Amino acid sequence: MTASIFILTGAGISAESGVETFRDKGGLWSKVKLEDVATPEGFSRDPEAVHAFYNARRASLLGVAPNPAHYALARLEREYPGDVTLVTQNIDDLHERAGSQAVIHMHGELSLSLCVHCGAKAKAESDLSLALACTACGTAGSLRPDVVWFGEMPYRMNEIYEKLMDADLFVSIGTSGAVYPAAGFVAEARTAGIRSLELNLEPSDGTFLFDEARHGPASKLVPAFVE
Ligand code: BJW
Repeated sequence: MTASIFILTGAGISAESGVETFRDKGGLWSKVKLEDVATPEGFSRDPEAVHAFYNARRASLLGVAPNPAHYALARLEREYPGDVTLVTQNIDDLHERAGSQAVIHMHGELSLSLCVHCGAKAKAESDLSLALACTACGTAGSLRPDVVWFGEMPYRMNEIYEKLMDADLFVSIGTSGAVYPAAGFVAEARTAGIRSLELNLEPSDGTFLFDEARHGPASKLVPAFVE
């Protein structure tokens, strides 16, 4: 029987495309306080500052492109005879631009807005701000980026755990293993007897829990894994 593969990606897979990571030297969390921009409390205190942070990141995506690691995972989804689940913590759309069809964005998507009044999600066509109104319910000043902040529940967790438990191989790519619940997947895989592989620039926080770890740039390691 063909093995089912569950893949988790993090900021490291997009690093070579020019998207900033969070916890690497010079990463986003060394420039801004995560409490200010990545918590519901930060958004309540200063929504325009949070909008500015995400508007700038959304704009910067226009100047980047997928790298060989994204393309390799899209090829895996297309050509592998067994099940492939791709879960990303990233809010960029580089997996989709590389051709992946069924990406689960557990921390949301920069390209979407979320209305805090009615819950409607919509394409974020322009910069978000308090001046905009929700196109679904008409409420003014109710839009936020559709991303998951600390203290909020990541998306599609039931489906994600089901897919993880059905897998024969768990592969973690480009993530520091610092943020739960994704950081806990390797321990859960281990308990369930699912084989695990880490592909990361350097050992992650949970590297000792993996059955195998390969360290280096994703643009080299991921295509080599997919071959
Ligand atoms: C390369 C590379 C190259 C570089 N090639 N590799 C204790 C236990 C359990 C939970 C908690 C706890 N204490 C607190 C919590 C809760 C909290 C949490 O985890 N806090 C920790 C700090 C401890 N978690 C939450 O609040 C989450 N919600 C939650 O837990 O709900 C309850 C729940 C319970 C049980 C089940 C389900 C739910 C929500 C977390 C939301 C995180 N949001 C962010 C922001 C999203 C929007 C945005 O992008 O702005 O998500 S934070 C940020 O971190 C972002 C990322 O997705 C996430 C992970 O970062 P990632 O991807 O790992 O990036 P880095 O920078 O950390 O690492 C990059 C890696 O790449 C490095 O290792 C490099 O070496 C490597 N690399 N170049 C290969 N070229």
